Amino acid sequence: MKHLTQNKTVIDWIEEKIELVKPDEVVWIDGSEEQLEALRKEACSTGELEKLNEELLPGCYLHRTAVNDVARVEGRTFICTETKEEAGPTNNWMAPAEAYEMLYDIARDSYKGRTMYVIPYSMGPVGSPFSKVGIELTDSIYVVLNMVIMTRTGKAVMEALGDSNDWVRGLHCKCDIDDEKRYICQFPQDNTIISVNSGYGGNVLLGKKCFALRIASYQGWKENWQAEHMLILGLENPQGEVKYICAAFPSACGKTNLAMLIPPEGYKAKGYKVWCVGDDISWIRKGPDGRLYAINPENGFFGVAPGTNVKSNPNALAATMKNTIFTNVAHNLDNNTVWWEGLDKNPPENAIEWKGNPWNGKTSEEKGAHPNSRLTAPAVNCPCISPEFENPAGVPISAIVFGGRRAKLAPLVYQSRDWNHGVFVGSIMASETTAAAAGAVGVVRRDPMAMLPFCGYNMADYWQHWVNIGKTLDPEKAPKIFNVNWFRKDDDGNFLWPGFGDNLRVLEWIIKRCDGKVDADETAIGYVPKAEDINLEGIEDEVSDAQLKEILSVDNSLWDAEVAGIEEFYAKFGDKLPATLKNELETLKANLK
Ligand code: GTP
Ligand code: SPV
Ligand code: MN
Repeated sequence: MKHLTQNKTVIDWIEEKIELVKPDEVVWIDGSEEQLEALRKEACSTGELEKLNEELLPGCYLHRTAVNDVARVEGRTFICTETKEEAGPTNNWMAPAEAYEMLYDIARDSYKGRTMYVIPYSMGPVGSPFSKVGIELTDSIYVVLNMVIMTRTGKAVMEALGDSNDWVRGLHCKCDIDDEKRYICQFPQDNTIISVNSGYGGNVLLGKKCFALRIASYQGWKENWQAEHMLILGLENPQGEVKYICAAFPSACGKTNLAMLIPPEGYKAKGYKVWCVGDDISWIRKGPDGRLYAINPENGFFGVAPGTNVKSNPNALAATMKNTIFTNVAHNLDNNTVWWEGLDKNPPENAIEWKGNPWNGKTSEEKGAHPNSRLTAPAVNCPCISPEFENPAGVPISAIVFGGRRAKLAPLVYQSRDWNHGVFVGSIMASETTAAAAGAVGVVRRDPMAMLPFCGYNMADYWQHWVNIGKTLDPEKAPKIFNVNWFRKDDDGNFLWPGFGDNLRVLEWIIKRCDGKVDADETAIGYVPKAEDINLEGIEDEVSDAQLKEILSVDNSLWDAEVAGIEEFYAKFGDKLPATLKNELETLKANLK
């Protein structure tokens, strides 16, 4: 077999893995269109993919995962560091030697009768100082075709790597999709990822959560940068100035939607525009001018399908009109297209639901698409993709925004008093769980910086890293830190804020705060807008002044109860809890008195 590189560290590792899994054949993914087209055809011939209507959805395919394999499995995801303390109390931990042995036993001979695809990929534009190389071995064409959309793949990546040993090893084995033997293991000290018995996105597209967050967060800690579960957007004002915002929300809590926001009519008329740099992951480091810069290490979107429609997110929808892979949505047999809950009010009658059974959307009680069904679309397809998307130096960040799903408690928006208080605000995030991970939905849990499932080391060290980064920044140049909540509900369970495009009204306030152009009320938790400073023009019928005041209100008695929850969570970290956070918590308690 001919390797696509002379790099001995790469060749040795691949040869060793070939010996372990015993493929019939080994194929390097070189990035050529002929090779990809042949793989698409092969996947269609085995039923792994179905080709959709070439007129309506050119280059698009449908895939169904196994019914027991539809989301990330946090309970079976491990951080394998030398000591348990390095992984910390919020991660599952296994000793590396034990994990390797167990995983190799599962992987052994598992490629017999199958092909090994070797995917060289770059997270970040090839050659950017931010970027890092990975190699994923997989026995799934679906994984190859998704990785080709989600990352930069092929020959150029191996050329950029040269003979360096700084690359991330990834081994994926589908095995039998046995959920009792499913493991997603990260070895941050070895730059290694092993994923077995799954075929679902977040578990198997190893460049994404496994590398770009779990391994990269660890690398960032050692190399003085940050990997975060954050979108990046550019907000252009009528004068043509663009300010960049990074925002961390937990899975399925609105990052893709915010990153591709279309301004409400009044704003559009004035000339406001939102540019999408990224919708899920940011790699952040200090630039030569002392400001923080971010890149999106990905090259596509692995977005939530349900709820995506012409009104909620026309840009995401437009991005899926060609060269897109749809996973676990309903298949409309009348015109060979796809459908999901919330696409429109006209579900197909003659369809196949996500599990593969005949389905009539007009009469069935069952869902057509899985709640965590996804679309994999190339970033270049997005009508509002930022002109800075490929900028190897990244974009300068003016504001960092944290947020989650909280029916009560958290106000629509508030600003931290300074960087350290902002780190505290991120550390106490909590959100209702969603279908993005296997398990119960709608349960409030702590999810610091939206990184609970993605931090590759001890969360207390991660928080200290945030504090340390702040120490290196001139406060004038440091991003201002905010918290938002689009999900406040009334007692009948209705959302109190319209969300989506109207979230621009909140971004406008955030940017004005960064520019020192608007006042605020100081509360126990931080700075909250004066009601008159949130522009309701055009939505007066939807949001009354009283309603706005309600969602901006801070209820100290509810926050007292929250403090108890924070203390309980912090206690898990014992002596490792950064003193800065302990002090911030004491300040909050004093403020609430
Ligand atoms: P991951 O890809 O899992 O990391 O998720 P994400 O954070 O990108 O979430 P996404 O934008 O796909 O949104 C997930 C769900 O939240 C969808 O069902 C949206 O309809 C819903 N959503 C997004 N923004 C808003 C909002 O402003 N208000 C309300 N009520 N729902 C929203
Ligand atoms: C998430 O769950 O946060 C996602 C989707 O972005 S996955 O790639 O499955 O992790
Ligand atoms: Mn995500």
